[in-house]
Amino acid sequence: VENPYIVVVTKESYLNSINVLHHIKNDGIFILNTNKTIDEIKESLPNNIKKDIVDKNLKFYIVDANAIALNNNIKNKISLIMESVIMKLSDLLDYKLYETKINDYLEEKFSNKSHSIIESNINAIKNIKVEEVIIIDYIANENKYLKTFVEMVNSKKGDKLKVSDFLDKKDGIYEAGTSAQEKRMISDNVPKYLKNNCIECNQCSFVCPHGVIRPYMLSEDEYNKAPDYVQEKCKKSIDPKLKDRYFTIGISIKDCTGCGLCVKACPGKQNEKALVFSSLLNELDENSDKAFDYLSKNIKPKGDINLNTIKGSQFKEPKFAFSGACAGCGETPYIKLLTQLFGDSMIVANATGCSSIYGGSVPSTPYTIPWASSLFEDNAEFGYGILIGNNVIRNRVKNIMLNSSVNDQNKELFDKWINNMNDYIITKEVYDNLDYYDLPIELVELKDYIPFRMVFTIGGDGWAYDIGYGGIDHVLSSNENVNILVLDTQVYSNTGGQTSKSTPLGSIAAFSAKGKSQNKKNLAKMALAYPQVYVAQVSLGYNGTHLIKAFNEAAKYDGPSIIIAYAPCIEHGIEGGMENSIYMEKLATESGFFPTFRYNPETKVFNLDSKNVNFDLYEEFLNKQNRYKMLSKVNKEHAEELIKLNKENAIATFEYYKKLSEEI
Ligand SMILES: Cc1ncc(C[n+]2csc(CCOP(=O)(O)OP(=O)(O)O)c2C)c(N)n1
Ligand code: SF4
Ligand code: SF4
Ligand code: SF4
Repeated sequence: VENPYIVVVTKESYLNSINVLHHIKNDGIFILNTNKTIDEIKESLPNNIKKDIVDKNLKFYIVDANAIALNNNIKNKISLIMESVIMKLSDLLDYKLYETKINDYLEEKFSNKSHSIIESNINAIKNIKVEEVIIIDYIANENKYLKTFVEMVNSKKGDKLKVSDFLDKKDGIYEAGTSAQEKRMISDNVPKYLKNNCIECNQCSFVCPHGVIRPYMLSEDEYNKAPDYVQEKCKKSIDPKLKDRYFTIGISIKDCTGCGLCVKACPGKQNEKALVFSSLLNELDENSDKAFDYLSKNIKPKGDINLNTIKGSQFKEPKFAFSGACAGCGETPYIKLLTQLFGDSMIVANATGCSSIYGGSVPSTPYTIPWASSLFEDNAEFGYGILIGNNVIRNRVKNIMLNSSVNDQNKELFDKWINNMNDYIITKEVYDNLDYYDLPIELVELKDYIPFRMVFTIGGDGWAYDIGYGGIDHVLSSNENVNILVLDTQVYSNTGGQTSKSTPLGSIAAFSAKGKSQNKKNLAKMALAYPQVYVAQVSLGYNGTHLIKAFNEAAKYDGPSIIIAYAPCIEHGIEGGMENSIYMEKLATESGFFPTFRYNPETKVFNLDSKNVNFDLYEEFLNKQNRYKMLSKVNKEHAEELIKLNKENAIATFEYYKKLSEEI
């Protein structure tokens, strides 16, 4: 559609970045979903939007679809409401006819769901209130230039970029960390920090999938130097060992997706939460960005805090933040934590899947460490290739060092490097202190390879269990130091939830509309068949400490490692939505659905981290997800049997791990 007659905008924040009315027809209709009043919208509407409304003689209407959805128990489900508004305001269809037809449509669409969902949707449509806004003027001659490549693409003006704008990108290398520039403001509700209720546990930051909420511990000096708008958010630390420190939580509210995980996880003090939801509009003020920016630029983690704990790890800056993953995504907290633990000492090779899409929606990149994506089917080989390439070049660096005559300072640093080639801290120190004027030119050209970097190969279960399994097997059979992280959503999430070999028996997924009829593949068991492979299964919401241990052990182990991480996804249809994703991780392991363990070939110890599982919770866990709940409706005949077999498989698998933990 090049010249639409109707433009519907479902998120007000789009108005600031996209010229939504640029191509609309004269006398057309513009519909905006907003919680603002007519007066407020007249005040806040960007000038270019006002100009188009006036110049093109548009009819402009507002509707608060989110409030209508909330009041009618279909929280955040606004598409049907917006479609109905279009029907109301256009002459596409007689509205009375539409109202009667929509009932039939809803009955059919939600035939698998409870009748209350149909009623809620019908009530929502009945309660639609649309208001017309009259805009009569705008500021003439206002000229706004978009400065950067990223701004141009994000504001849908990529077609205006010239070939010469791409010259520095011709090898596919893009600026890192650009998602931080987006400030998408996609959530109307964001967390507000109530410092007096805070017990400094850092759980909020640990669970945030988007790197939006972060803790900071300020020294007395840092506190004294901080501007008022930062100081007023700080409180004296309650940690008796850190009495001279000040603690605060920074929130980049414009990047918040409103997933609710932080608010849910916050224990607060005496049942009073330290995070509560507040409207974005209330929280936005001239200092809302400044405080977060100040804290992230100026306050660094302190050496006397153990950074390898849940609490300590959160003081480290994530090198993966503000991605475009779904609100509450179960995959991203794992990647975020990985980058907090290892930061600049890692390189990511990414399989195609959700993680490559939110990981590299060029020009939006959430990573600030080296990251590359090849294909769906070859990521293990891709990561392996990066490692082998790195090793070859680093051996060349070693040979140059061994055969060059340099000054005493460099000679000493060369010796240090040669003896500690695979230690990031020491090799980085060498990199920082070399006298580059004294080095042979071929070594200067290879200087990026002086710091040691480990390779993490990341992807989903579709990649690891199915399409890329041959490569995974090949890499695991080697003795090379490749680390594999499988984000196990148990379906092909990115393409709409298709069945993978990780999908459990009885689970509903695309291509398994009546519940999967085959057993789930046990990838961990297959990896355990190789004696030299580090293997772990982890679940962030069950036990973050075990997860940190697994990441550290895999990174330290000088051989192949594979970590399979349970990751809830929107495709699971979790009761209450993705704000329960962390809770579902906990229940998955507690109920025996997803046992967690770590096997380390160095010690030959198999640690069954989830020792005391309670299979009585199994049905409760399954029934909190539509992928199982719907089975009795779509496959009445076999539902009971499938669920029974599913549980029997889980019990047998757990018994197998239990035996291993007793034997090895
Ligand atoms: C060879 C090939 N087949 C199919 C696709 C399409 N495709 C892209 S992502 C994806 C699913 C990825 O699923 P998974 O590996 O489980 O990752 P998730 O999206 O769940 O994170 C598919 C089928 C592709 N890119 N390449
Ligand atoms: S609501 Fe979600 S995205 Fe926003 S800060 Fe909390 S956890 Fe992060
Ligand atoms: S989860 Fe709550 S109590 Fe814990 S650090 Fe965050 S705000 Fe404070
Ligand atoms: S589809 Fe699932 S895995 Fe993909 S971003 Fe959304 S929640 Fe995450």
